[in-house]
Amino acid sequence: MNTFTLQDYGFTQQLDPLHTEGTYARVTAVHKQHYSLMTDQGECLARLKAGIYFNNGTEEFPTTGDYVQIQYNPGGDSLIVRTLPRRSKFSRNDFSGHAAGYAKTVKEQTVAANFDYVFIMQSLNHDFNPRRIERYLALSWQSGAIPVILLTKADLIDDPSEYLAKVQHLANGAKVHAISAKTGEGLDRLSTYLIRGHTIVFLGSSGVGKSSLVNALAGEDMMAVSAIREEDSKGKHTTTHRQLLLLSSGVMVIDTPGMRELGMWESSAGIREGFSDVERYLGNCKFSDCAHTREPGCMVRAALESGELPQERWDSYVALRRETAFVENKAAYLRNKTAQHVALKVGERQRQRGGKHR
Ligand SMILES: Nc1nc2c(ncn2[C@@H]2O[C@H](COP(=O)(O)OP(=O)(O)OP(=O)(O)O)[C@@H](O)[C@H]2O)c(=O)[nH]1
Ligand SMILES: [Mg+2]
Repeated sequence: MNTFTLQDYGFTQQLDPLHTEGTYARVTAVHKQHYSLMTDQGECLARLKAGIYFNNGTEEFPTTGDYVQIQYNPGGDSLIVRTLPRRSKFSRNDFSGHAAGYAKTVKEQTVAANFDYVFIMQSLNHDFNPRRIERYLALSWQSGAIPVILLTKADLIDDPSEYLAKVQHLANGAKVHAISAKTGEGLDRLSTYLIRGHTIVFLGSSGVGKSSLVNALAGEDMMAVSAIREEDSKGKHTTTHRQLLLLSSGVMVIDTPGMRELGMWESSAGIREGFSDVERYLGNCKFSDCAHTREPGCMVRAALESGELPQERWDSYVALRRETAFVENKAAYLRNKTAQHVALKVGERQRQRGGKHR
């Protein structure tokens, strides 16, 4: 018997700016055709109401963590009729047009919503990659939530302090902790983030120990875990879909599969925030259009030469900026192409109809 209420899942009436009457729910998982929801009536399965979501509707497709309004059906599938505004989200470019269901244009696809913290996880073995942490940080700042970096499997090395120092340099203010789900080392430091009613999303490559941390925090095996490959320490993609879980402490966790798929969808604000230590050198060069390559009076080059600005930090910044610009251009290019294609089809149909009437 389920004794949880939607309030336990973080719902308050303030989340609905329209203050409508109705039944609300939180999306705990997204399947091919169905959504798993938690409501005051307990868990239920739901589908999207077609007239609202598919016929040129403007309603955003729900994702894991979303609060939605539903038409509750105790005898079968409920219907989702509205997606409530999100306070934070992760998005990616949906170039395929399949992932969002039926949308055929390039659009933003939201993959997790309404979380307070992002645990960026990387293990202290061969997976350790500072560049990937910078990338996740930019995405996390962009999401609207607070990133926290966790270096996992601390039991595998004698002293994590060297890694902690390295990551603190690029964290630009985000907190960094070394933990072990196996021995429990460092888990007490996470209590600051484990607040009843709050939601935390776990990000990181397959095998870093996301589901193991869920289980360690839950004190029970809620998620399946499997060994990484011996040869290259890569994970086996054990978690296959994003899943929101309520722990007995009242904290919610969104466990995710290794999010290889997260692209740099519109992350300029996140890059600005994650790289404010780099961006403070911009705008002070002699020439306002300085490309920071060979121009005289370039403050960026001066900071690089004096060592004040680490070269790898600058390189990461430039690479991520370039990638964002590329992603945005690609989206614009595909949008444009789709628009041209649609215009052609419309023209074709009009010509065919015109032909028949003649
Ligand atoms: N030594 C050690 N091993 C750990 C720790 N945490 C997780 N592992 C192991 O790492 C492997 C992968 O752990 P998972 O929790 O399945 O990793 P995941 O990030 O959920 O992986 P995906 O679901 O594939 O994305 C398992 O063999 C775990 O036992 C840890 O703190 N120390
Ligand atoms: Mg997992």
